[in-house]
Amino acid sequence: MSTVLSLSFRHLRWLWCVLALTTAVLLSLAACVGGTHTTPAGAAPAQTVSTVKIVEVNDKYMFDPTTLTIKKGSQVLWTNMSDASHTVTSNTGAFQTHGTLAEKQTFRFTFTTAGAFMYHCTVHPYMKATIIVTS
Ligand SMILES: [Cu+2]
Repeated sequence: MSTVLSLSFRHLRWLWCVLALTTAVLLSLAACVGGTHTTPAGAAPAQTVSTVKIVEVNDKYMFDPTTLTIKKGSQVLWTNMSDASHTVTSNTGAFQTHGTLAEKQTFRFTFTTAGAFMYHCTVHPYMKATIIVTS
């Protein structure tokens, strides 16, 4: 009788182990859906996101706003609202798009150090703008 009890107990422990492992694997898979790592809801404080639009004004393209001031730790989201392709390229190599942004495409970068970050578009070198990050 005791042998039967201890066997089923071991069986339950084994089953629990398998369930725990399966759950852990499923959770880590869920966190990486679409190839981007996301933080489970509620685990991290909400991040401030500021937007810069790439627009066309009088046949010229520009970053709007040209100068954006944000707090350290904030994210900037660039959206190409024009029908031409552009890049968002840091003058110092701090950040840059992978290739060009086509119409409606976006680029995000989180600024973790204070300072003035000048950037431009390599397709249209006259397109210049600055992100000012305050501590
Ligand atoms: Cu451009």
